[in-house]
Amino acid sequence: MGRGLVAGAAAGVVLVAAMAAGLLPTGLVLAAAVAERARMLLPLDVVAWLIVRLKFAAKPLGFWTSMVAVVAACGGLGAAAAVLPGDARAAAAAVAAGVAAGLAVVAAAPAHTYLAASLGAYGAPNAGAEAWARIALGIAAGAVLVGLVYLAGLTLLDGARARRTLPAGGAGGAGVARREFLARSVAVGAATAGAAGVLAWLWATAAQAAAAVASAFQRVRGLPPEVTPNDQFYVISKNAAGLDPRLDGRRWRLEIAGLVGRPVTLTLDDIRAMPSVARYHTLICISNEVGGDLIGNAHWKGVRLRDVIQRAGGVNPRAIRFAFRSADGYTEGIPVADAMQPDVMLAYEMNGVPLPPEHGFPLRLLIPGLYGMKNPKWITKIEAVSTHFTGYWQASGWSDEAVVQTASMIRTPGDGGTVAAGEVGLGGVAFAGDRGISGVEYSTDGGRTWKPAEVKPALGPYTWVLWAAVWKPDGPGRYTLRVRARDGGGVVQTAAERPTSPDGATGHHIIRVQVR
Ligand SMILES: Nc1nc2c(c(=O)[nH]1)N[C@H]1C(S)=C(S)[C@@H](COP(=O)(O)O)O[C@H]1N2
Ligand SMILES: [Mo]
Repeated sequence: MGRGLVAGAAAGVVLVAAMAAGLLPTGLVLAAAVAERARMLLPLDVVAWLIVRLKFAAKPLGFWTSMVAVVAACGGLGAAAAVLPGDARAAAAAVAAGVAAGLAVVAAAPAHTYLAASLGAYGAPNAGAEAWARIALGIAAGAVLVGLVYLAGLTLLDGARARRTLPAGGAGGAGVARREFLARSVAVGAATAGAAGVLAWLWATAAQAAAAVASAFQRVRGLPPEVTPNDQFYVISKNAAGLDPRLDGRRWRLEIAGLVGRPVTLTLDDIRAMPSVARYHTLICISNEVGGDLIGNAHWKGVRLRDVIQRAGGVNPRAIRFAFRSADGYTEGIPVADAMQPDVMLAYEMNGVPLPPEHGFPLRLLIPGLYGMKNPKWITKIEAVSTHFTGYWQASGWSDEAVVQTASMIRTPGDGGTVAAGEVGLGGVAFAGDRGISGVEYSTDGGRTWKPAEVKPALGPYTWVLWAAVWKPDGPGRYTLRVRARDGGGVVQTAAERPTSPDGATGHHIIRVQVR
């Protein structure tokens, strides 16, 4: 039993390594699916709490915890297989059970939502037959790999023991081990052939299904642009109308002060001369109501905040936060550990032009995963401090963490609209900050049943996604439509309705339509 545990765990380690290295056909999707299934065992409140506490660390931590669980499960399976009569039969049974369990996971995924969406990572949303084949092949290859490594491990351990117990006739023990290994390999081969048959059948069925559907994105009208033009991008500031700062880029200075190596003052030219970074990034205001439109996605260019801090000789270990000060008196406090993440950007361009005045010219912060208020505009000073410095909105009780809640919106049809019977195009956006979106579902019966929508692959790790679906109403009448998203970890958007204050609104976006 001990040797089974060791050999099984070793097989688990090899499996995880193969997935991480992308050697299995569906490596990462498979790993993500395992992580997601594991996370679903936790109550939603616990997950939400963890996400807020761990922030950047939540995703990798969740992922690797699941991978440790995979190793443990393989170890357990190995130990169990070793006590059954005949290691060979037991191992073959373990492999077959692994394949069956893998296929069961795929089949049990409600209408293949999350897997199809995860496959956006391969470029084609809802890739159909190819997607299913990749998943099934990945599962089978993983199971066979586990089985073979397990058997090899057992053989090695047995060979070592034989050499120890038979000091003179060690060769005989090794021969037995070799025959055993052969017998075991034949058993594994048989199990693999069986699995291959199931796969061929799956492939054929999936191919048929895929041929029947054309992408909803070609048919749904009225979706918002994936990249929001600057003049349509929402504008929020604490300042009364017309009182936003209008700064002169030549006279503007950025001061880096406080607990840094050597305080410096930089000009806009200094900053533009530094190595730049650029990416798509979505902003959402914490005051956005469920279904609201205080959300936009743009392409930004700027410099890494941490590079700018390096220009000031780095941060003193006594500092716990950066205090941001802006030309309008706005303030924000960001933990040093979060601020030093490589993807935290000081942006000076938005959609190819210098930051428009209302969006923070000449320099604003972009921090993944946090609500708009944590992204100060018109920055003039960044000070490293040893106190828990909080920002402007925290004084009135708004969240200091401000981690984006998973949100999804219906943009078409409009609430209260009338649509023609037949095929109705539905669509909108979904966003979960740095967690990403793995799937979107809609309901036309008050949330009793949900159908998967198509999801466009995100433009980047910190952007919203567009979703679309073609709905065939049963007949004329009044319908209530709702939408919900799953974040990148597979956590489903909560239906619990909470107001915007203090942590950002939650609940499903619900609209009513009349079908003629
Ligand atoms: N200096 C300054 N920065 C600010 C604010 C502000 O009032 N002053 N408002 C914040 C809020 S609440 C949001 S939602 C975002 C909005 O950014 P946008 O206007 O570019 O969409 O800016 C943030 N940065
Ligand atoms: Mo905001």
